[in-house]
Amino acid sequence: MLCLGESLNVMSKKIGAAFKARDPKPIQEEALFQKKQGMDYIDINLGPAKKDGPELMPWVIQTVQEVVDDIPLILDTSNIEAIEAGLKVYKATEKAPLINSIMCRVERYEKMIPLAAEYNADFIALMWGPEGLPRDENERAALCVELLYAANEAGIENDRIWVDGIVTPVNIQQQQSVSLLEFQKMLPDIAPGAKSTCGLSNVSNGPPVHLRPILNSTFMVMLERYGMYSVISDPLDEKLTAIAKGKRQDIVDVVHAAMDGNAPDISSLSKELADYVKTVDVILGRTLYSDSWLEL
Ligand code: THG
Repeated sequence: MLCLGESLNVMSKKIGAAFKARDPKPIQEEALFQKKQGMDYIDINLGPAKKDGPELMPWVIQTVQEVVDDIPLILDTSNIEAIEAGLKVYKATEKAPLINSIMCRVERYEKMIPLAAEYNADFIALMWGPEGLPRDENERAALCVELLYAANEAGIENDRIWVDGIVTPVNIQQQQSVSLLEFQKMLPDIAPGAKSTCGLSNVSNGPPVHLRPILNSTFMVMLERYGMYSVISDPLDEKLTAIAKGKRQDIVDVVHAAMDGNAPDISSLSKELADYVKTVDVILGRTLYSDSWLEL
């Protein structure tokens, strides 16, 4: 599982201020930290960046690449001009840069697919359609087929496309987490050879902070079982990265068993592994979500 670091992010107080002041130091420290934590890509998240995106994106890319030039970067903003300005200055890495993202909206993808083609960038295909978030896995699939068809027509093969079915908070709409799992299962048939990714931390956006890591890790293992190729994740969460990198087979095994309804009795498990079993039940909607699900 590839890990794409999420924390070079305008929403972080420190990084947001550094973007605004064009202060390289916190940005370069964050990039070096993400490298040390084993991130495979660094996501540069400017948010909408409506005003100064086209100046800010190239500046951040150059600032990062001064200290880290061997990790590919992700250009994360809804400002199309900012993406293009960033691609113009991008210093080639072994793996192509990644545009984050192209939505399934004609007026957006008509402009952005040619950009990806011109600059040889991979792109994240975001399953966000004309009516917003898809309601279920079938709507996700319909959006996916439309967008990948348009990209293929422009000469972009599926292996350059990272499909993002969209992760939503489990405490609000449990059913959506199941829908994403179902969509991942369908993906090899509807988009053969495509990669996949997701904003993993969205699943725990809302629940108490101390409970976020177990939700994130459990959902990651579940998604990986159905082929998820990468996650946009928190570089501070070392346990999550260890699981992603294959160092916690015990956790993977117990999550798989719980998904199949074959988990060992909770009382026979360590507290750590029992918590994973309980969390699978919450994500699959077998237990109604409440902030106290681990105490049940
Ligand atoms: N899909 C794609 N791109 C994405 C997302 C996605 N980019 C943005 C986002 N979702 C993924 N990135 C983040 C970044 C931060 C957090 C969650 C997802 C986050 N931050 C903490 C918080 O809000 O509490 C801390 C913020 C801080 O540093 O202060 O949770 O879904 N393609």
